[in-house]
Amino acid sequence: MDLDAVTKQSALHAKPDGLTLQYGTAGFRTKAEHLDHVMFRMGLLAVLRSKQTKSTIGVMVTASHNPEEDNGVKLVDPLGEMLAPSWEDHATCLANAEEQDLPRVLVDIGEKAAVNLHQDAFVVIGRDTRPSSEKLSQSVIDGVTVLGGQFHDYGLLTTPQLHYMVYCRNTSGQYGKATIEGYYQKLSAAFVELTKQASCSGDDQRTLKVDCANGIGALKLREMKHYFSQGLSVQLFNDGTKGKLNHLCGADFVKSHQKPPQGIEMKSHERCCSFDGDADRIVYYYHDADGQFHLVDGDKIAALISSFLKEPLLEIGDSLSLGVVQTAYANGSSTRYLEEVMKVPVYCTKTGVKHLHHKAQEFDIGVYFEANGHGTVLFSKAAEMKIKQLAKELEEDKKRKAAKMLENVIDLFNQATGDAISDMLVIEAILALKGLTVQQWDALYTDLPNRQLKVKVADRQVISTTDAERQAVKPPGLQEAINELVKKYRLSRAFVRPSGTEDIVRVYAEADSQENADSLAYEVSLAVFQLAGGIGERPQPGF
Ligand code: NG1
Ligand code: ZN
Repeated sequence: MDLDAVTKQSALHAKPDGLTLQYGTAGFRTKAEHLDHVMFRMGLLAVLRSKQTKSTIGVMVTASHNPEEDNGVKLVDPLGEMLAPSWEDHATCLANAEEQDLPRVLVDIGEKAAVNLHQDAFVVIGRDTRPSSEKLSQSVIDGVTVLGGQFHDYGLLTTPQLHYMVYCRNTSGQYGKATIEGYYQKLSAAFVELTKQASCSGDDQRTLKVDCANGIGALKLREMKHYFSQGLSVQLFNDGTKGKLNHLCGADFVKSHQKPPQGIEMKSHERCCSFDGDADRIVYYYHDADGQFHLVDGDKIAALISSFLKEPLLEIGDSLSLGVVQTAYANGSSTRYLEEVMKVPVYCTKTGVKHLHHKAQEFDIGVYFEANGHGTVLFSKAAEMKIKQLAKELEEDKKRKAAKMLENVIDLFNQATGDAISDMLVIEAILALKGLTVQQWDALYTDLPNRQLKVKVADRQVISTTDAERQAVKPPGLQEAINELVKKYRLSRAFVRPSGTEDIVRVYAEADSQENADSLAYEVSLAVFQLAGGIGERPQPGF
């Protein structure tokens, strides 16, 4: 390592004194103006990680659903996964080193992680449409270059597209071609093949309105829609030509406010969906005849997909294990439906897709979704091989068809990470094949009314949790207080946890009516405020 060169370059990306940040559930995230040094340093780190894994590493510049003024960065590991936990610690150390300590910390990481410095390094970079992203991704490139790493800058990409590129490059092209056309072609071909068997076509059932959160999803979907236009026509809204990124639109807005985004015209029973700012989340929704809004979230996506998969799996007669992975935010009704009606095993992990992804890998077929619409379906290599073999060999027509259908499903899901575009195509294919309307899908089960709130506290780390974040073990008395409040309502549940991406505590409550869910959430917020060092205005009732 040419440490003198690093020191010199780093001076051009100097760290503001005293600023400390943490590599959280989604990498580093904060106001864009505080991130230049972090970007440069993540370029350095990506080179070390690439040398250590002897693989291509990805760096994505985005702050997903957060406001336009924010930005963020995360590293993508060789198979498209989130960065390994020990390297998250290295990332935090490196980002927080004061200028003069940077060379030493860099050498330290190299030693601790046993990095062979003579190994070549290759890094791929992508960015979202934020005004700050271009310059920040240039800082990543500066970091990569000063350590002698090679790189390819993909420029504007959705987060899942960058994961896809990394995965393709590290599997010698077996998974797909590591180009944007490769991505479009792979997914579209699988979609068109899958929907060939659908009976209804050509009517308005095959039209979908998409709110793109004024983000990168709009650009990419606009390019891609020609590839699958024979199976689906998408109409784009909030495409970034006028509105502000994630402002009053996008999946996060729709899910948390439980109302439609601005900038989309909805007629009753029309199927609509929203992406978030980097297109890794998707939620669906519609208005009924009375003008009432209905949200079809990640839990219902998981329910639709798992019930769809069960049939062909049964048909091919091979006992491949199917499991669903959720977080504590999953609606209680969804868990009950999956376990009791669908009879599929359901597991709960901590928030953050890396936890869900990890658990899902334990099954032949692992369906994982966060309620906010981030998720995918993973097929183990063994399951994939088995299905591909059956698609070729099976004699009986019906069985072979089932295996072929599963083969297309495997190709259609982005196996590297949750992907709004890929999920959208899977959902659209399932609805078409099953002849289901969005209302019929929504009717699989009825969501329990719920409410999510945020509470500001001086130090959110005073709260620590256990049992996949469903129980607070600290501060003392908080869980007891929550238990007492929950007892007051029917079909109720509540939990609190410190956010991994914002400086707040999140409160979740569900109950038999919206009014009760709202007041339980309010009462729990108040308990957090009082027992966990709330700051600013006390939580108020009403929404
Ligand atoms: P935090 O801020 O830790 O709650 C949020 C989402 C996660 C995940 C990450 C990363 C909720 C309640 N939390 O995490 O599910 O998507 O952002 O983007 O939706
Ligand atoms: Zn996102």
